[in-house]
Amino acid sequence: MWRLHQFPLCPFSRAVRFAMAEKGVTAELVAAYPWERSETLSRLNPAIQTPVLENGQMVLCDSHAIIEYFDETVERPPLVGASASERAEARRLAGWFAQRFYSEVTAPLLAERMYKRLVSREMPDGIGIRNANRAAELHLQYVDDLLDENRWLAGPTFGIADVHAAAQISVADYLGGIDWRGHGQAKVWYSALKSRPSFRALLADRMEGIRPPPDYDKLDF
Ligand SMILES: N[C@@H](CCC(=O)N[C@@H](CS)C(=O)NCC(=O)O)C(=O)O
Repeated sequence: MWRLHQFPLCPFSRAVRFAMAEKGVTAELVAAYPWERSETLSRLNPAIQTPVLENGQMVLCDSHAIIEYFDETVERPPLVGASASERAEARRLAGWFAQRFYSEVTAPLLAERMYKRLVSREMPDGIGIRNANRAAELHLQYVDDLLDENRWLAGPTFGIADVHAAAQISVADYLGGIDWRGHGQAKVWYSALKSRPSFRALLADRMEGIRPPPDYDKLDF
């Protein structure tokens, strides 16, 4: 049995959960909070980061490595694209959302709206939140632009770009950082993801002490 060490608002863990559910692979969830620097997480992952997936014999760290592991070992549905050029684009966009979106949007929102509230007990910085919201707006515009060209973010089929983008956006949305107004294309795409059973399970999850906005898990938002 796989065990996934994660916490509900970790976007990288969400990406792994989403991809594993698409592949029909189950895992027991084990709560792990990197800022606690627990002995278990430090032993499993030298980076002391979530997600970590292990089954007693094998330890897998890093959302990209974990998702590609399942893409190589579980045939259907393929998540990385059929041709070399499709795979290159899928990996570029997966990296874009996991690095750019995370550093400009998700990480500042997590710092202001989760970490300061639950851990350091400080007041959030309004400027930091506003900057993250502005960056989210530009990223949603980019999603609209990508969807002008393709049905899914990286091409004709659903894959890792959609998984990583949806995982990051869902955490930003949970933390009140997403304004869908004016982003019709992105909204239709996200709505299609929201109706997938593999993603719905993620949206049902709650971080203790932080409530999402009312429309966060609604299909009609
Ligand atoms: N490249 C890693 C990034 C994982 C990551 O940054 N996780 C965050 C939680 S969402 C973390 O553990 N942060 C603590 C730290 O970096 O010290 C992945 O894709 O899994």
